[in-house]
Amino acid sequence: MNFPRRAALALPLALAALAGPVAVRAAEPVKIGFLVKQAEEPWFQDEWRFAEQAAKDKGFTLVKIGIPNGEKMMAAIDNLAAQKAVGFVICAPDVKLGVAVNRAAKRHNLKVMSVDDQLVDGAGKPIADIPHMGISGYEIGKQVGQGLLAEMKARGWKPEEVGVLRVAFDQLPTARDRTLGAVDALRAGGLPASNVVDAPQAKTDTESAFNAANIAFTKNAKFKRWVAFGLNDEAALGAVRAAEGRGIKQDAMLAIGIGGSQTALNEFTKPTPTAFYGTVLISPKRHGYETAVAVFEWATQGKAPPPVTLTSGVLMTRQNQAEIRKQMGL
Ligand code: FCA
Repeated sequence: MNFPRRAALALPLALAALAGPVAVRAAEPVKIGFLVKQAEEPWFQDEWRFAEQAAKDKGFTLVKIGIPNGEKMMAAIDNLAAQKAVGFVICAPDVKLGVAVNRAAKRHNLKVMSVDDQLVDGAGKPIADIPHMGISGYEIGKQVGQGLLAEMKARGWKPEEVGVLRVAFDQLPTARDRTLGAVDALRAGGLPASNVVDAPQAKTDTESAFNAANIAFTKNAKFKRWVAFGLNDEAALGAVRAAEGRGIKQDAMLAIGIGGSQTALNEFTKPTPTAFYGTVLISPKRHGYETAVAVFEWATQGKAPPPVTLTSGVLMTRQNQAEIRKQMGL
């Protein structure tokens, strides 16, 4: 009499125990991390915004973490694993951390894809099994140089009289590609190689570019007119602010950035034009949305992203900004 009663109680309990974890698992949304090196930079905020859009559209949860250094980066990856995330997109604070990222991802069984800055191994070679989406750095740099040339010509500036300020961050391959593309385009347009002045910045923000440009201007006072560029809008803007501080204004200076996020838009909406002439607008929408979806589909459907995807850009100035942003779906 006792036995069947106990069994009758035990059976539903056993079933519940079996069903429990499954039911819980089904209700928990899939988590994807999105780790960026400079969370305060408008470009990365835009990327996050579009990744959030992807999460909403596809029904996963996005975990956004700023990773300003290697230590925070490693902690963030461990944290994602502890939260049972299935993968992450990353723009690392230093591309040489590639091997560490790959190892941590494998250890935790997380899918990983890089965005913007391609991760490299100890020898500086891109890590082949981490899919990447970035910009076509050299081509976009050439667009910067060509944009500067066109406006120089429109103003009747003589190439030999113009200083070329390259705000440089050569330890980052995409930064080097971008700025060398600009230099090559300017040289092809007749600017002497000896007019190129390198201004190495310590970090990729406006303040570091400002400091680097200041030193370069001091050392090269012989130039009365300048064109300037760097890896992003912040670099170009730092050069513009440093020039202003020395009385080199919009009529004697031209800078073109890369990005097209709020940093550039703020300049364009100022009542008086500054020397920040334009920017090559790139796509935070593609970089944020598509990478997040790619990692989601890779982790949940086994569909691996293409090894490398490079996106293009378009020159945007104060004049055509509204139209161009609309065309790019921003
Ligand atoms: C790099 C730069 C960012 C942005 C991005 C596309 O990560 O540091 O400013 O230009 O590439």
